[in-house]
Amino acid sequence: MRYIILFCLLHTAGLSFASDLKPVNLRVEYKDRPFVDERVPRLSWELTAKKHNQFQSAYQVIVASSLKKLKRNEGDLWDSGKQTSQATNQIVYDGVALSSRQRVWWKVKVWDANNRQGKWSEVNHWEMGLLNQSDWHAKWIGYDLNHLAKGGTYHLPPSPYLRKEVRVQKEVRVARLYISSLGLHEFYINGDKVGRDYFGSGWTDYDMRVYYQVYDVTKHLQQGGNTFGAVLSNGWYAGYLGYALFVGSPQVRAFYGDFPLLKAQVEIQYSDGSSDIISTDEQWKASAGALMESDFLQGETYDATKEMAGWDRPRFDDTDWRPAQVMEDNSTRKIQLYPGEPVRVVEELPIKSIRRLDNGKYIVDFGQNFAGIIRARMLGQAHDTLVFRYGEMLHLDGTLVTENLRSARATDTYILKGNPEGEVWSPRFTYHGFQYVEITGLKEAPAADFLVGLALSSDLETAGYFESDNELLNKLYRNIVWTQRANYLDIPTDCPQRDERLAWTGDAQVYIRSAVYNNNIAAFHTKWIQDLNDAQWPNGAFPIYAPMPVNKAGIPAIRSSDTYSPGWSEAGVICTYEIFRAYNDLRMVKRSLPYMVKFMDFLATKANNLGVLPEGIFEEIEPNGGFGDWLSIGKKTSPDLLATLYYFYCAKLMKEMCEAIQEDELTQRYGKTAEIIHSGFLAHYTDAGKFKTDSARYGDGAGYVEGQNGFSGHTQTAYANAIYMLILEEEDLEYAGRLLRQLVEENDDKLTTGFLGFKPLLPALSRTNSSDKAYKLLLSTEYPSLGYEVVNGATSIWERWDSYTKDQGFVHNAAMNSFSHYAFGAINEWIFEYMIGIKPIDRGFRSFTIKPELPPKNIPLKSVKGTYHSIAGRIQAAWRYEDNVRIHELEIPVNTTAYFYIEARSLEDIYINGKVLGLSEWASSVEQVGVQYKLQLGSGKYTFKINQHP
Ligand code: RAM
Repeated sequence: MRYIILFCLLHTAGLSFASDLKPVNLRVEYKDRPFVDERVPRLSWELTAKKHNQFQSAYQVIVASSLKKLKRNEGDLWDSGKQTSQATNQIVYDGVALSSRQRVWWKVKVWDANNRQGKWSEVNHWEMGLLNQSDWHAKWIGYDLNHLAKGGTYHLPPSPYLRKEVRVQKEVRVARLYISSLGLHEFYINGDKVGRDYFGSGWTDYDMRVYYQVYDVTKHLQQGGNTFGAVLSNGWYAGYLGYALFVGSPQVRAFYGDFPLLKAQVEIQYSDGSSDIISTDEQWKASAGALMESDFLQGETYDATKEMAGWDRPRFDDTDWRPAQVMEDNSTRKIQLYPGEPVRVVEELPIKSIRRLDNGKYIVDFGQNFAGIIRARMLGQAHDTLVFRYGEMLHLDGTLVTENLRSARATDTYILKGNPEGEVWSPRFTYHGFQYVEITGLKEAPAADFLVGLALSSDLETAGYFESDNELLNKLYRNIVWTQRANYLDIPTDCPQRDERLAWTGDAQVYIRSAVYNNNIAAFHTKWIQDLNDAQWPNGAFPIYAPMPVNKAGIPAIRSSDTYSPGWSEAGVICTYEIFRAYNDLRMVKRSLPYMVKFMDFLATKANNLGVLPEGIFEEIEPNGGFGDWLSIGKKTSPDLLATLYYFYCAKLMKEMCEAIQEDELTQRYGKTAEIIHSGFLAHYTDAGKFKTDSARYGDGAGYVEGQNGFSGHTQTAYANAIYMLILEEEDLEYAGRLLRQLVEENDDKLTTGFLGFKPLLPALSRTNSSDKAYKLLLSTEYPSLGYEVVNGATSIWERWDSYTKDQGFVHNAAMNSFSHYAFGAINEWIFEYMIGIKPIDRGFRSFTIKPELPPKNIPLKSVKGTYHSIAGRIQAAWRYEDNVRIHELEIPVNTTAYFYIEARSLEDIYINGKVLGLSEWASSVEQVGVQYKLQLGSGKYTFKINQHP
């Protein structure tokens, strides 16, 4: 009887559709239905299933040249056939070579662990961009208006306006706009802006490459007359960059060219099969217009009285417009499809309060520090002028703090045209980092919706979620997310407000893993890591920021001493590694490999016979030894000791990456290098397990960052890094953990770390059984701590621990004091990997641990919930205390394996989905590891209850 029932059950299961595995979230090159110019794009999907423990055992992808064919399951471009594989990402297209402009449709189906077939996914598509230089018909055009710039400190010419009229005679089937600019562009068809992106085509080393974007403009076109219009701005290409003005550099602007250029072509395919390409060329006409000046750092001025109504529509009289200037192309410059995600408005913020100052100016508070612009709604007479200045903080008297912007003018001006119905305006070629806006020129108190804050950021998918029962922590998390948004803007900038906004490599490398847990940053960093590789110095060192403009002599153009620094340069290895780790991206590793190898070769030239970077070895750079543990407190960690640890870490990461791409010789080479550095480090920088440095070698510290404080090897930063990078054997590791703990205790449970020390600090404490101290640091509200910022009203992460203090106020404002600097937000890594406890074992989270570090009883934190949407699917881990039980709720994606670590007194105290664990079907996969139980889990949702004993 039993057998019959079993047979019937199996039989019905077989008859129902077999597997309930369903591929969802289909992506091409990390994007949903994108335009791509990778000739062999990579595909990915995630899987859903109703049942537990589901795996993919095989997949079939089909790619078709038409939707019809795909629907008939005809993969005329590629039919992978049934591939026995658990892979769901980085599946390399392996079909017929694709051509420029080709649109293709694809879908996927998978087989489950029992080899039962599932249903086809929904259809997805991608479209190829322009793959060959010869696909480009458009010429670079522009209009040099430099002679119209007002003289003085800020050279800000008006924006060129460009236009061209065309007739469309036949029925349009599809139309595309391919557009690139050196500088920034906005493109209009018949008066409508194309797309909702800002700041195209981004910042690159324009001598090497420039990006283009593609837009579907089918609906923009009309039968008969059509007008294409464009407005350009200097942007990163010809505008002000960084602190060049502030530090008095010989060159302060126009680092790549003197005025912005546009290259665009509209390609129309008609219903009758014919086509047309309309390109930028000498027939376009140019003029100045209402946009009087615009610059990232200095802001924008718009004179609405100078508007040329209808300039971007047909039948406009452009007889006094001039022919556009056509510029020669640079033959070494590549033109490629923008690999990142475009900058867009990601959130609109209403005004929180408006106050009138005694001097008649108004201060608007948005209640949130962000990067972006405003949208203003105004009513007034022609030539009334409103001036907007932006700042992150207010002085005690309520006036705007602008000192910390240094030479960034950060001022927008709008001159009204006097429209009786009111006028709405928003800057388009600038952005500011701000919470407050000071407005001059208002005649009366404005309405509450007078301004809206538009937060701009690279438009990245949200990947993380965090919530707890501790409000301080929730606020801290939101501050991290906002600061990432404000600084993941085309490139990963250090800050969005002052005259800097450079993609500092040190900041980027300490923060990148934290960023992974907030957003899908794969495409964003595909773009930036290219910038970084492009900026490698001839000697192999990666620069301190990238893109890095250089002058004709090859010298850093923003400030000549801006070369390289340990802790910054390693971004060239670490950032590629983090993308490899999070997204299983082997292509990134292969592409970065030659650059990374060159960098490792460079470091090797600096090492002594022990394989160590000894004290004083980086004296030739400025500041001496590099930036070291930038913005730390008290004694400086020997920068060379730190550099040695980083050298070791890079060798280890190189070994892992080279192994993954089967570069055997290199794998061995870097394995050896790591071993040598390991023993060299012990011999040179430790004494019976205690870290040391020859501080006499640094003299009186002149030329070093805060060298007057003296140098030491025995610091929180040194141990935290050594533990994090795992340079020590288990025994030494434990000892280093004890020393680290001691240093924290000796300092009243406070940190002394800067940029390089803070990132590994909490992970290192947890790694060596001091999570209690990690929690103390996390929730401290005393200076120096992140909580201190929160209780002082922060809505973002500050650059310095003492950016503002109660007793001293803003002491650093005149020099360097950003209130939106993500570097110290690197604590996010600990929040996700230790507090929530999700950490990958395999690249791309195919397997991972859930090992939450639970706080000691006296810590005011009883409930934590986090999700991370990995490339393998959505992982959730939550824990909370309730009466006498601790509850863990987990969600494991299909096709992954989790190893869950449970603290419990005995097996009998653990319940899984209502059953005693020891008696459940999971009993056989339980293993005891120290004082914890380790349990292997397949996909599905789980609720654990663990009895708590007093
Ligand atoms: C500062 C930047 C950045 C840091 C460098 C060393 O000016 O803001 O955060 O990496 O200097």
